Amino acid sequence: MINTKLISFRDICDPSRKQYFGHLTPIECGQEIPFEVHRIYYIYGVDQEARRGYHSHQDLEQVLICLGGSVKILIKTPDEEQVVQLDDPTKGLYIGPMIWREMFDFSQHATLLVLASKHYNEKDYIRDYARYEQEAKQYFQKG
Ligand code: T46
Repeated sequence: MINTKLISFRDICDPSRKQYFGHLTPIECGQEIPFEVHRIYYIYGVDQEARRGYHSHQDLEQVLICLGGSVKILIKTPDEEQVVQLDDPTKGLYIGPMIWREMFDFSQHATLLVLASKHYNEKDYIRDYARYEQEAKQYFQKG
């Protein structure tokens, strides 16, 4: 979908020792992450019935990684929508500007890590869907 993509990270593990040695996944800016990371946050302890998000960003780029458990992400523009299930710590969902997102169906103990291209700025959020639809139509027409 436009302004979004699934990114794969490396999974370093020694199959002969897998049972007790586990996995290591490195992530480097400029390699797997297509922007400089200026902020990191994580979301956890969410009830299964809860639904978060309901907004878009005007300028922010982010990569969402579910480190444990699973969560579904609805990504949406005025023209298309898709639900992506994140349940693998070697996969990240890149979400660029002007994509509406909602996070739902958090499993017990789900932990969603987010790498963001900018510091927190409430002015960058569009939390009203009618405003989002209007501005996104203009944004994607120009693009
Ligand atoms: C997004 C999705 C995936 C801060 O003070 N600093 C921060 O860095 C963030 C992210 C949030 N906050 C405050 C703002 C609100 O008072 O934390 C409160 C909860 O934020 P919000 O309702 O925006 O949370 P979500 O889960 O709906 O959305 C978050 C991010 O805000 C958003 O950028 O893309 O996760």
